[in-house]
Amino acid sequence: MQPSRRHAPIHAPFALQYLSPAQRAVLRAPVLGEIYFNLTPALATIATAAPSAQVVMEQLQAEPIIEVWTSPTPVRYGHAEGIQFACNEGVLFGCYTQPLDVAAFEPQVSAAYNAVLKLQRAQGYPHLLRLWNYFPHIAYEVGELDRYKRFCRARAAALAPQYGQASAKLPAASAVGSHGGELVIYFMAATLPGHQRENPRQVSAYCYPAQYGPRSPSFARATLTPDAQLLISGTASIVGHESRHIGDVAAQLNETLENLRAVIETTARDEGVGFDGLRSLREIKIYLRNPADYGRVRAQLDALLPAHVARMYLHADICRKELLLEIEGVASAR
Ligand code: 3EB
Repeated sequence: MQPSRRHAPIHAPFALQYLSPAQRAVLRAPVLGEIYFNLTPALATIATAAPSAQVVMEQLQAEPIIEVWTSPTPVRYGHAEGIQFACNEGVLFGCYTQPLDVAAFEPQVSAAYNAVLKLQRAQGYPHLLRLWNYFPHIAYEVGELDRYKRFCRARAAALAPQYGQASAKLPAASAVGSHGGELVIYFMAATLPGHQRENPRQVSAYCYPAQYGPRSPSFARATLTPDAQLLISGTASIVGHESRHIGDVAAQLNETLENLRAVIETTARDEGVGFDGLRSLREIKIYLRNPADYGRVRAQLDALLPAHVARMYLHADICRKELLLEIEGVASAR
């Protein structure tokens, strides 16, 4: 791929905003999609055709916010393959939500991913940039395998025809346990390819050894979009492939921030983007296993991150039982 972004900045085809319900009500930009975490969409929002999803995850910060992906240009809305979608000249945003099929979870996940791939082909957005996956009881075990490992197996099987087994072309992703509700998968795909990024401190997730499940997780640590936004996957206290600092949330947070810093700084170095470490973060979601850790994690992050970094704290279930938190986000140069 050409490093053309060094010379010709491409206009951003999307922006992420964390909005209060009041701010959302007066938003004028076209909406690509919006995600409600334990919030009921206002009637005005439902009346639009924009893709949306509700995720059963409690927000822990004082003011609830809505995750809103906007477009600088008019969007076209549609519905196909069970996916609500919006697209502009650069990106396709889609939401797939369906009641969880507990008895046939893996076929359901495969069908969802096949639907995503089919929609991309039909609409002409061949490059997946970023995916989010939420479902309840992520740690629920049937036989040897918990629901997350089953999810990974089904996702890998569905993506294999397109991406192969352990592909450096896989998009960035998050897969996090909700506390009820539907299987929610939303994604952004683009007409132009992003650059997939890994973390030198971590084994690539798609190369994790078999102890973490029969099929490795199919995701990149981040995707650098053609307009130089860095879409960073869920990031946790993992070094190599092992969880670190069992039982110590403060140390897990520090390790997680080291991982985020490594992804941002190696991307800046290798891709020639003017990131400034953690100061380049714009919006982050902090998933906490234990809501009782909120005060301490917030205090630690407030001391480390500049005030301009927008934060959403969520009470979530994390895929490895020893992980107490996970952080995802978007970084960009000023
Ligand atoms: C990890 O690094 C933590 O399966 O899509 C983070 C981001 C995690 C995405 C996924 C899993 C996923 O392995 C867990």
